[in-house]
Amino acid sequence: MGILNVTPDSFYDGGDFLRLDHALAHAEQMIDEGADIIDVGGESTRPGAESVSAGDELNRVLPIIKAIRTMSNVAISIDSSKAEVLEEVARHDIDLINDVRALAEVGALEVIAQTDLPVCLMHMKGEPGKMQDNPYYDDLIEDLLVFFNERIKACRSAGIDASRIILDVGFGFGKSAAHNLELINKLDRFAELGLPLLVGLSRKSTIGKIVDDRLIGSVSGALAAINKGAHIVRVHDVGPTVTAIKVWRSIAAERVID
Ligand code: 8Y4
Repeated sequence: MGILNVTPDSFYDGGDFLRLDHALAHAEQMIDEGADIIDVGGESTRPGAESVSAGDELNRVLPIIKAIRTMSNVAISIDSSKAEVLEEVARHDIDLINDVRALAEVGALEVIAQTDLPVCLMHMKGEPGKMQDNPYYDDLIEDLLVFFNERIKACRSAGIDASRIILDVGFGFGKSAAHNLELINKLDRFAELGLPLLVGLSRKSTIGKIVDDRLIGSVSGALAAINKGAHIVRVHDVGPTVTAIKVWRSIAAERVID
């Protein structure tokens, strides 16, 4: 899964401009490099980022969805949490909802239940802005298992079948570096839930705490996550990640896979 951020470029001409051409070129490059999914995000979840209205978010992501679809059949994922945004993007030709708030926003469960889209439910402790102030868990793995079971149950009660659900431990979302590393090392504990796992560690600060080179660090982390059972890795650097995965898959298959 290649990451495509569509937030305005405030350096351009002093105003806020959405460079559709830049975003599209970036998507095309990631597709050429072997991305199976493009994750389109119009709302920054970085600490300190300003909140975005549903209308602004839609104005950012809808043109990108249409433009990507015109050039490619790649799977399109929409990174959003707002019911209003989810409802509108679901009317377009998209393939996956990626929700860092795990369909907890008002109306989100009901909107997704009306579609047949798969959804990635990510774990986050707290809200962006405060989530990294002293994250604490009594039992990290147990807390996340309880959280996932609760969200899966909420989905099923709303009419979203478990076969549509992907889980994500939310690397960097309300976790210390040690928490993040434990979650990857013990990723197999979440395999017992029987659902596909997505991991996003690309260029995040925990990688930067270990090594200066976040590209090599992120590729190494992605490969470790795959080795522990991740089905999808959300990355900035698609080409280098695909290269590493080809070697991993060839070893697993005991033959050359290109
Ligand atoms: C540099 C660049 C440093 C980006 C940090 C970041 C995840 C996610 C994000 C994730 C899923 C990010 C939307 C944070 N992370 N969705 N989204 N899983 N499913 N930060 O781990 O990339 S945004």
